[in-house]
Amino acid sequence: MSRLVIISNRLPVNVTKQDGKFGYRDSVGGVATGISSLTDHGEKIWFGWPGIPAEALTEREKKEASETLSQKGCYPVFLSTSQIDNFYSGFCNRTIWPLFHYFSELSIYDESFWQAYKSSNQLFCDELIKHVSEDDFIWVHDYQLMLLPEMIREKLPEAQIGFFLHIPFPSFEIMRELPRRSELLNGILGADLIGFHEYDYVRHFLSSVYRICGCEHNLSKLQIDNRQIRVDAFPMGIDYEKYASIPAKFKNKPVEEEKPRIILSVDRLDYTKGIPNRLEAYESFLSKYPEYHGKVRLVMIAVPTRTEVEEYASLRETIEKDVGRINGKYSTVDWTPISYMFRSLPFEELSEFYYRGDVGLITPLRDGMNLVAKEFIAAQKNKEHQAVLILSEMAGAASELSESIVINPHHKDQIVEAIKTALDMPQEERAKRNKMMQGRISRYTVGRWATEFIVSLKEIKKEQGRLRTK
Ligand code: GDG
Repeated sequence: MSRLVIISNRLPVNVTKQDGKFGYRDSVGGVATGISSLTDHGEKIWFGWPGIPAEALTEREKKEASETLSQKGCYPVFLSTSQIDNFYSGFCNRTIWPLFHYFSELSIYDESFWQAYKSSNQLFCDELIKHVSEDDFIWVHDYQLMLLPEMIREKLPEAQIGFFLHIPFPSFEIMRELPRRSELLNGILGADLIGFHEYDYVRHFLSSVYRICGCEHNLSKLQIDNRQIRVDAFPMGIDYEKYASIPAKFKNKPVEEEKPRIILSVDRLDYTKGIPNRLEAYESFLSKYPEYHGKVRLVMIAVPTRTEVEEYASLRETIEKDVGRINGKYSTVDWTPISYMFRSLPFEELSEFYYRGDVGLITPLRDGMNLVAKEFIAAQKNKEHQAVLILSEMAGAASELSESIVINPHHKDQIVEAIKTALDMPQEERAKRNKMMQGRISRYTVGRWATEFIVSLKEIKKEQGRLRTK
């Protein structure tokens, strides 16, 4: 019986070691939730880095951790400190991440980063090959593992391989800047099914494949040697019920009317998320509309991420200076315009903010999808006071959330007016808009996303079988 094999940079279980004792912490993200809802696709196993440097464990301890993890269907790929620095913090987060989000001026190309990227992808491949067969369905995730499909194909030529990119795929004009562009494209082309969040990313990918590798396509199909490859959009959704059930939990905790209304912002502290632009627009709003002083509060949750990369540390400084300046300028004895949190909140606390928020302010400069936007809308389900979402057109989610107030994150005055419009919007209008968006995101959940990807992968296998027997 074929199995479903997931490979992502991180396992959904984190291994920690303290005073010689192991801890195993589940980190159930969107992908894990989607995968767990796939009930009729056979046994599922997962490969990834368990979050602890290889040097922190002896050979015996690695064996022990591997045995425990395998009981949860997880197979660890142990990365060394140097691989974490050069592969993950290096090529992944200092070369690919900025470039694919159109921050080409921040993208550094370093030969040692590239070598580490290749050897780390090879390590994932070697580990995988020990456990899988050509009957299994293999699903590779994201920009950390773009060489992996081709590496697996070399070892298992008949395997059914899918690849999904969670971040934007940039236009050819950006992609051509990357020194190892053709190696990366050929790596991805080892897959039979290649998925992106949005059709624009599909288009950019096909154009790069044509102009860099010379492969022509027919709509969403490519032919390489005798193998047919399908490239398509699979917009990722959320676990709708998990967020739509939030209001019921807080029913007995009514929002106090006289409190300032909350403008909510939630993201990892990343330069792609447009946090300084957001602060600048909020400051401008306070200056232009003083009648809102004391009546609104920006709650900014900035989750620590990639703190070892220099740009993230300097961005944090910029943000904290901006927050300090705005609070210093406008605070009064009983009002602080911004509540800033630099930490990750437990789900229950985040839920309360989704519930209490009056306006969701999400202004990324580029974002593959942005799940926070979908979660915020789901969390308005059956709520008495409906919130309004202000969303950047640069987020993949904007095409499914077109009833939000869609803004250009580079246009400060437009954001200022959007905040005013959102705060003044009649309740009936808010409810109408949210209902339409809820309809869409409740149908296209993360479970459906995973199912459609796997079903498409299986269809390709059948089709290829037919081609071979002709
Ligand atoms: C990448 C792409 C794409 C956030 N703060 C807290 C918290 N979160 C949770 C949210 C949401 C997730 O983290 C963030 O997902 P996003 O999609 O918004 O953004 P990225 O992390 O950049 O994700 C993105 C995604 O991959 C999926 O393909 O949409 O474009 O960049 O689920 O709820 N969770 C808790 N505390 C927090 O403080 N518990």
